[in-house]
Order: sequence, then structure tokens, then C-alpha cells
Amino acid sequence: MSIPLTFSAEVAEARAQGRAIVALESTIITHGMPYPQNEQVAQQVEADVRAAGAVPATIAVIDGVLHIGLDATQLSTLAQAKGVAKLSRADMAVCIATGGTGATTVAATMIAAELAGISVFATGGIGGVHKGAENSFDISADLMELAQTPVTVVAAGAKAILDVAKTLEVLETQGVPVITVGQDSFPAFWSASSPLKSPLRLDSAAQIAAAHRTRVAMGLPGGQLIANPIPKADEIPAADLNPIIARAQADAEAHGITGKGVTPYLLQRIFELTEGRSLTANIALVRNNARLAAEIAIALATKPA
Ligand code: PSU
Ligand code: MN
Repeated sequence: MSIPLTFSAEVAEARAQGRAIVALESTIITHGMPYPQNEQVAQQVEADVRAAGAVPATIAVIDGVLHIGLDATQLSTLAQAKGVAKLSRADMAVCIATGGTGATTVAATMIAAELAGISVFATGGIGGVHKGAENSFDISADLMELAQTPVTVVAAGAKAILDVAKTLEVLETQGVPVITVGQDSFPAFWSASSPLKSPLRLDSAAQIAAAHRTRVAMGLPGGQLIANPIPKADEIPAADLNPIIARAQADAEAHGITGKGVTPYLLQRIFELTEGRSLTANIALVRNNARLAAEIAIALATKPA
């Protein structure tokens, strides 16, 4: 059997012309940001990819069909929908087989991107090892996906809702290149720097594209995590956020939130507790990542010299 997969008109045309395409996830829309900002951001990020010379492909499962690229109406419907499933590697096939609708996480978006022949994907933050994982065992499937699916993922580092040091350890164990752009320190999502040193550093989209090509040529499975620091003008100092994150975490525990619910709960709670400031920074960094991803996709679509 073949899987039900459909391309938006824009993405189908880009494929026919061999143009650079950037995959975008949809869980950030349905579970990462409130309506109506989520729809505005989704449109804005797509526009940023286009302005940078590439074509955006927002990915989601709608009525059992894996969509590579959404039109404005589909994007709007998804942004307003309630109770949409959050799909990771474990859930995607069930959702498609039962005709369901779901938003794709980093892991699921990577799987879809590979199926569609797309090598570069932009998001905000990846899932990782949660604080207290030694008790909860809560480790995002995003990390194992990076180890097995050959997509270069551009994110702004890992959120301080995670245990970032443990997240880097798991990525190292899994053989995932973690490459920070333009600085030695690993970025901390809302803040441009963290006390942690980045395992690897590259300074241009061309170098990142060359590293991607080299992994493919070597037959190494898996992708690359590109950590792109939030622009300094948009960052929130870690000292401002740490007490808020601690409170959000305590609230999650008090409410017995577990499993898939943890990340969306924390994101929403931090949004409330910062009175929207976390969202403003989040938007700035996603846009910044979309622009870099477009540059990398263009470098990959261009024959190397
Ligand atoms: N981190 C963020 N914003 C997000 C997510 C993570 O800063 O929107 C979303 C992404 O879709 C990511 C998913 O793949 O949450 C991870 O969920 P979990 O921790 O349940 O694997
Ligand atoms: Mn989890």
C-alpha cells in the first residue's frame, strides 16, 4: 500500500522546479501558542521562508491524509481547532489509518519531511529530557528521531523547562551532531547563551549544508540539530525566567500532568506567568530559525562547487 500523502499546490510546484523547501511543524500551532497568535505566526513564518527564497511546507495530518504544505484555509482551521491530536513517531500511523486529524511534533515532522524528500526543517524548540526524568522517564521522542531520520532541524536550543545538560548527553549518546551557529555557547531558547558549551559550532549555512551532505555520503543515518541563538534584541534573561519555570513545573506536578501533556502545559503556563512576554520572544526566534533554514535549504538545492 502507499500512504495517503498530498502536497499543497505551492509545494508541488516547488518540487517540480527543484526549488528549496523548508518543512515546518504544526504542534507549535495547535499546542505551542494560543489562538489567534498561532495562526498569525504560522503565516508570518511561511512568509519569512518565502522572503528568504525558499518554499514553506507546513505539515499536518488532516482527515487521515498526510499534508505536505497547507493552504491558508487549512492553516486557519487547524489554528482554531480544539482537541487536535499531538502526533509523534508513535501516533502518526494510527492517526492516518483511522482517518484522524493531528498536528506533527518535531519527530513526526521529520518523518513526514523525509517521506516527502525535504531535508531541512525549522521550528522553535525541540523536545528533550525533562527535569526530573530520573523519576518520570520523560524523554522526548524528538531526540531518538534526530538519531535516525536524515533531516537538518533548526531550533533555538532547548527550553529551560528541560534538563538541557541531560538533553545534550542523550543527543551525544545517540550520535546526533549538535551544531550552534556563530557562537561557542549552546543557546537556551529564550536566552541567546547558556553556561553550557555547544558540542559543535559552524558559522554559515553553506557549512551546515556541507555537513549534511557529508553525513549522507558517509551513509550515517539521522539528522543534525542546528542551534540558532535568539537575536539579542529579543532575548529574555535566564534570571527573569527561572523562577517562572520553577513555578510552572510545580503547577504541572500539582495537577498531575504527565506524558504528552507536559510540554503543552508548561508552555501555556509560562505564557500566562510572563503575561505574553515568552510568546514575543518565541515568535522572534522561530522567525529567525525559518530564515536560516531557508538559507540552508537553498545551499542544499544548489550543486556544490
Ligand atoms: N518545545 C517548544 N515548543 C514546542 C514544542 C517543544 O519550545 O512547541 C513542541 C514540539 O512540537 C516538540 C514537542 O516536538 O513539543 C515535544 O513534545 P514532547 O516533549 O511531548 O515530546
Ligand atoms: Mn514527553
